Amino acid sequence: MTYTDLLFQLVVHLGLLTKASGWKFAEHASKGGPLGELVQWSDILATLYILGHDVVVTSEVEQLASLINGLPTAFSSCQVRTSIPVDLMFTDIVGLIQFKRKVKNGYGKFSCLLRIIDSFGTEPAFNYMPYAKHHSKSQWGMHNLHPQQFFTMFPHSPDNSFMGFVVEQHLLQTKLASVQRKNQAVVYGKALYMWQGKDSYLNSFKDLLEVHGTVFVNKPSDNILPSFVHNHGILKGPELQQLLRESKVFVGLGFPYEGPGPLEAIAQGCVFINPRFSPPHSSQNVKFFKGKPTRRSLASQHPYAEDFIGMPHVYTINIDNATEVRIAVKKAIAAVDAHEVQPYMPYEFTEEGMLQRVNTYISHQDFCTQLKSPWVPHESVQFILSRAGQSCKSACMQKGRICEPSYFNELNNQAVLEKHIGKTCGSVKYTEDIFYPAYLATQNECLMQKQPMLFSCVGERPDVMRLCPCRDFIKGQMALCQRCL
Ligand code: U2F
Repeated sequence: MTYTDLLFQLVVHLGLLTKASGWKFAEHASKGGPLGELVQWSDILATLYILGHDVVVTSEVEQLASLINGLPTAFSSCQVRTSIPVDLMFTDIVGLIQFKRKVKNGYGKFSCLLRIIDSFGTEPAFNYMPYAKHHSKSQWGMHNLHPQQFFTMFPHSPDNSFMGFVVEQHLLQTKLASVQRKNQAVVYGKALYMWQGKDSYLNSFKDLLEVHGTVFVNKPSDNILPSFVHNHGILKGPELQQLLRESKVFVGLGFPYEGPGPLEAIAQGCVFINPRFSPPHSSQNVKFFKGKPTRRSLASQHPYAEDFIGMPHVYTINIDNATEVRIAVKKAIAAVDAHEVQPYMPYEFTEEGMLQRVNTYISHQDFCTQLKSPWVPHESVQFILSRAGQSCKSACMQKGRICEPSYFNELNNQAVLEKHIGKTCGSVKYTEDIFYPAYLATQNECLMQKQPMLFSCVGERPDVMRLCPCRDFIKGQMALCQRCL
């Protein structure tokens, strides 16, 4: 792999760790609180450092304010760092809000340098303020950044960039050979509330294997775990991986959504039992997603595991159907016993994959000057007309490609649209919404986009065929096109 010659001065502001956020991420880290975000931030920091950049980290608002505004510094050991020229700043949405409040002399001049770590993503409809105010208000949205300045935990919407994380493998290859698999399952859920109402599900397969958990229990009287569960409490990384390596099945309870856990288990050779959601979970029907700046809906606890990994590593099933559960668990045990399931890790979640992806982003993504000329090479991109009602995300996927929003500008052109519909537009309308450019066949009308901030891979309207920019990708590294390295 070749690294860039560009070495940058980077600021990383961890909004989630600030006292002002009130989130207490650090305090809850060993008590069953969310760890996914901390895993991702640790990997981002390590990646930026290994790539050779100069990284300054802030985890309190006052430190950030001193750094950016050149006030007397709050950094006891880094006095020289005040008023540094900043090439890029990585933060999260709470950090962005803090930054906007604290930065003097106008936030606008910094905005193109921001890279926002945003687990579940921010769709264009929620990002562009004038539109969001009327159609899609969200406490986390309306920041008016370029949608690709938001970096997600999994490759959710191609409107955003995929940051990801590294699936750790602490165990030494030499030690692995000696690890014996036992007839045991590990249940995915490190807080007690995740287990509530799941007794009959767990009961339905408890006779097939020993059931283990890694659950934080504050005091014995809080413990609601079924008596057959061997609870280890929250384990350290290497211990958890050892437990997974000795097990055959990793059992989803339906929450947490889209965490690193299932990828770690699959990387240790377990089969993941992935609860199917019918109807799918979204901001329309689940409190957790209410107010999140995305309309995405999840058809299972872990859509990435379902869609991008699948069988034999992942069984997506209805966990309320005891017969289906038993069949899946029996099949999973048999597949592991027959060595049909081997440890598996997608390249994009390896150390090398993360370094490659972040290095490419840092070298090429430029939201300050390059918005009109995309860095993704032309040869990697094809324009495709979707079916009526289809989003560009799904139209591209159907052709084995990925929606590439940086090319929307180029295809937002009457002549290009006419070439793809194979006729002359009866009428042409310029309009602002997330579905355009598109063709309304019933009226022979061409609908062009008036507001570039509303170009969207995920927008879909039942009656229009969208014109979509679709690019190729590197197998196992879907964030990057084949000529992007
Ligand atoms: C997700 O966050 P979580 O922290 O709930 O995700 P998990 O998959 O449970 O675990 C994150 C890490 O915790 C580690 C485990 C993972 O790397 O190895 N761990 C551990 O060290 N010891 C243990 O005993 C058990 C786990 C997601 F990532 C967030 O973006 C979401 O906000 C959240 C809610 O949906 O789910």
